[in-house]
Amino acid sequence: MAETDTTPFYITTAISYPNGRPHIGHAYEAIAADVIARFQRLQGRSVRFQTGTDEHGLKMARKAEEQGRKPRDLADEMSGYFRQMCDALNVSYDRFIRTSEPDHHRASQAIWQAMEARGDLYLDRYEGWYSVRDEAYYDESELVEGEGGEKLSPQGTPVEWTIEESWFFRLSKYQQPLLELLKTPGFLEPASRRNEMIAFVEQGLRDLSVSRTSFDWGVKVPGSDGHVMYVWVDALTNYLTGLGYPDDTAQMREFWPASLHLIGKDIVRFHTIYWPAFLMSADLPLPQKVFGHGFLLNRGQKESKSLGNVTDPLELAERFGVDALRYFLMREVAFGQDGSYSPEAIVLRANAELANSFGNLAQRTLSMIAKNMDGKLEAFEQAEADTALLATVSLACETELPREFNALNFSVGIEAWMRAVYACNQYVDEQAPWGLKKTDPERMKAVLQTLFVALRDLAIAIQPVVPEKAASLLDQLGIPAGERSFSALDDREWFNRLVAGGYTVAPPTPLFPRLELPAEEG
Ligand code: ME8
Repeated sequence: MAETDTTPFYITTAISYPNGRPHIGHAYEAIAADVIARFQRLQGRSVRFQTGTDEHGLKMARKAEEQGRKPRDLADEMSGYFRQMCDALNVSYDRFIRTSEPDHHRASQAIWQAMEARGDLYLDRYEGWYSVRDEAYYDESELVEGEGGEKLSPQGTPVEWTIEESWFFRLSKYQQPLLELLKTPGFLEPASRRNEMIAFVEQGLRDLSVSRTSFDWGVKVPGSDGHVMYVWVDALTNYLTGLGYPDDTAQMREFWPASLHLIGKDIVRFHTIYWPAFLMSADLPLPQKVFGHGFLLNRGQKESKSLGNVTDPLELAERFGVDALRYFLMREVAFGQDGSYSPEAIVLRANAELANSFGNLAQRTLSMIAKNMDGKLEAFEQAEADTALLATVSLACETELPREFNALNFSVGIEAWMRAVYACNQYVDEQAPWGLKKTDPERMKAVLQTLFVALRDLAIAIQPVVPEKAASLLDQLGIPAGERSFSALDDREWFNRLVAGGYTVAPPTPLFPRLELPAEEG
């Protein structure tokens, strides 16, 4: 097993625009970040995990205006849905930040003042294109033509010509250090996103407009009446706010720089160019890694209100189960690439792997132990087939899954775990313990207990992905709460302790019900 890394781990998601309710992409990112946070905790690291909502800016102000309400009122309502979504999906955040909170205004003003003190801010006039949907400035050369000949951003969103007095940040000054940073192995992943960012920097960076005067829903620029910060300046600063910046807090010392900013591929520019430049200017250490995950598509299509295919992630969770949804998303999509989902695909995957393979294995094993052994465990001699099976399971749980999860290759890690589940099911079929009850009861006990041992390792390893179901199985196996980390996989005495303690296996409660599709969708 790899040496244990105990360095603190700070992971963040993007903070979402609460201009509407959360969609499946938001759920995907929150779940992926949660899997990473739980995995690192189980590896013994001190983890801090932050998510939240990005509440300022023109997009929020306009949406509120459309609805005839105050931006704060819209943010309060919608932010509540994002938090509810995280709670319902078992997302184990330490802080759910809202950028309208007072400590965030203070942190944003502090980083502003640090950039100003560095001589990196100056007042000028901005004239150029702005996309409210992306909250982004674009150069004329980046624009594309829409179907009706109108100008669109490279993301396909409308742009408007904007002229106003604005503070500028000397982004151009950071071109060289940014290029070096982008070329640093591991900083931006997947590596396929690197070239685009390098090309963007190499073509020359223009100074960035960082304040707005045409609306006031934002963080006030210190000492500059009428200016609010460009929403991305304050949004990115949320990662520092949550640790107590600008104060010299214990959390700042332990968790900054962030270990991983997990974001979607559409906002890589903000996180790997603007954000590091702000941090360099404020003389703060740079995040260790930015990972731009892919987009989740509904049957291959982008969800949109006009197509009427927007899915409420909580409905999916209610219908299929939180853990089945989590499992599907991490298993189905190669992390970093785009992926597609549909109710059928969720049902197929969950039934084949969770209900019929893993769940069924647990169900068969525990009910046979309860019935044929009165639930009593006892010391047993391993035959060759038992040792071989347990070696396969250990390899998957102790080595392969952790190696792949450390590299953020979730689907590959889960696949290795699933192979071990299949090996267990094959072993049950070959050993046919039900037939041994009369002919060789000792052998039956060894077989069932080998499976019991395998189940415990499998349950420990899959906890980050299906936390509730794995915990339920570990409870049924009698594994104490303090013995469920990856390092416990190394412990060869746990079974003897259970035997010595006289643990009795009760008839199991099913873990994963078989899912059914309503006829019209099947
Ligand atoms: O971009 N599939 O907020 P946001 C997967 N406030 N991920 C998706 C997705 C999809 N279909 N659609 C969006 C913002 N995302 C800013 C972030 S961070 C300082 C500020 C991802 O609500 C998207 O890539 O538009 C982003 O990482 C996150 O969801 C929030 O998107």
